[in-house]
Amino acid sequence: MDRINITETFAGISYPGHLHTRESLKLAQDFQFQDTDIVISTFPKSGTVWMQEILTLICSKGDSLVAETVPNWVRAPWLEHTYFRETVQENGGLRIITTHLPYDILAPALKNSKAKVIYMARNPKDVAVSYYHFHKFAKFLPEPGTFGDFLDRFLNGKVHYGSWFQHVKSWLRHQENASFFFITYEDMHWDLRGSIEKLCGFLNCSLSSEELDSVEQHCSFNRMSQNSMVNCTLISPEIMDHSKGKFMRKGIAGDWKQHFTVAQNSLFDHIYQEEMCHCKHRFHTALD
Ligand code: PPS
Repeated sequence: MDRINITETFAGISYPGHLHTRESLKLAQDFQFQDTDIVISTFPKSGTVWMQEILTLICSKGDSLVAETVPNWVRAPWLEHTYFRETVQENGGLRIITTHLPYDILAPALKNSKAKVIYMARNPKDVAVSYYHFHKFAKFLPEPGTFGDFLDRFLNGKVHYGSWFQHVKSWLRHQENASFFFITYEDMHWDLRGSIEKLCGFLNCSLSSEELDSVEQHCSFNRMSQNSMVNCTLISPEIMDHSKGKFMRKGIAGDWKQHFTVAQNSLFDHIYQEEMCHCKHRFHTALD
């Protein structure tokens, strides 16, 4: 398949060449956002597709037609992917745009716009576990090796999309900005309804209680696991080996406890403290 084994490096970070070229990354950096754009930013495996589904459903007031008939990468395309320019609407309507890029790459473009940014983060231990399993079946990512090997690379920022720590810190520095909304995977996991309501408030979308019920139902893990528009089953086996894993894998908080040894956990905590000690947001509850 196209560029399946290629790695693209941009601003010191590596990206899968199957989805990115130097040109697509440069175009992302220079993109002109519209003030009505909604931007989802995440480090991979932090609940990106879940947020795409929720925003799709909020924008349709709970009507599931779009969510069930249009693939997520069409209705909320990734800004830095090669297909972005041919997919994104240019007509000034409401757009949901997704990105895994760190803030610094997008800073000039975002500073000149009033686009609303939703930054979603997840407990990094669960991100590492989810990312490890994804590497086993996504053929555009390198072989992960053992979980221990992968975790070392994750902690050193040597995985595709770079360091989780730098990514989170780069975005959270702008948390006070009025057009910025920060939410975690765990917030959504523990209080989905409340999280949807907060998102509606941020987006100035008023939904009735029945409409909120519908959003909540359609973005549940079970429902999304059955929805081929989001569960990656439309992606060809040459790109994802579906016999080796599922995109909608477990959808829980705390799965890291089934994967980490005591030594891996204590090294992780040590590096976490060093990296995140000046960060305002504490992922404490998610880490214990
Ligand atoms: S990607 O490849 O970066 O776009 O992946 P991303 O969407 O960020 O993250 C995938 C993980 O999110 C889980 N997921 C959900 N969890 C709970 N509820 C819902 N509705 C939901 N939808 C997606 C998905 O299962 C992946 O996590 P793991 O831990 O691997 O199960």
